[in-house]
Amino acid sequence: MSVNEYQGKLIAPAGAKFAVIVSRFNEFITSKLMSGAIDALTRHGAGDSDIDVVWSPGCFEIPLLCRRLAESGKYAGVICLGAVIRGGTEHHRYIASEVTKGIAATSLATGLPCIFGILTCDTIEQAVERAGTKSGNKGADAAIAAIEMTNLMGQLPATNSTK
Ligand code: INI
Repeated sequence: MSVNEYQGKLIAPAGAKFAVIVSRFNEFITSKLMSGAIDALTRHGAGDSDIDVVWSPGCFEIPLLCRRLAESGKYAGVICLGAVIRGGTEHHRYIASEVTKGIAATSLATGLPCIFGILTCDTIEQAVERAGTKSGNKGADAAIAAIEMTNLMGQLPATNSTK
């Protein structure tokens, strides 16, 4: 028996525009995530002019920016990049929780792929490992997820929602 299977190709659809939101907080790390994301987008077929980069003060502000960009109708996907690193208090937990919920809520509310490229680390060393060293570059991984989702969403039946 043969089934119908859907999976996203890793090729940016022609003309698809991507927004990359980057948190300025922990910029030493996040600038590496941004470079990885842009490199992955262009190597998977996106043109330079198809990529807009928007800087956020910190991860906490990312959901609002993500929502604005997702609702603009301009983008095929929004890639959110940031680094939440544990400090001496519980502060980081609140930031991580809000950015996680906010990106997920925006993606579901708008129907647009909004990708979670936020590092949540106990130490700076763990963040460095995930920003282009031992454990790869999570910004590049996020960009590839955006391309895969954009491709996949384009193949699936259109929504029946009346909103
Ligand atoms: N913002 C981050 O992006 N990462 C962090 O680790 C972080 N910590 O732990 O403080 C952080 N704080 C700033 C926050 O995102 C807001 O920009 C700030 O609270 C102003 O609203």
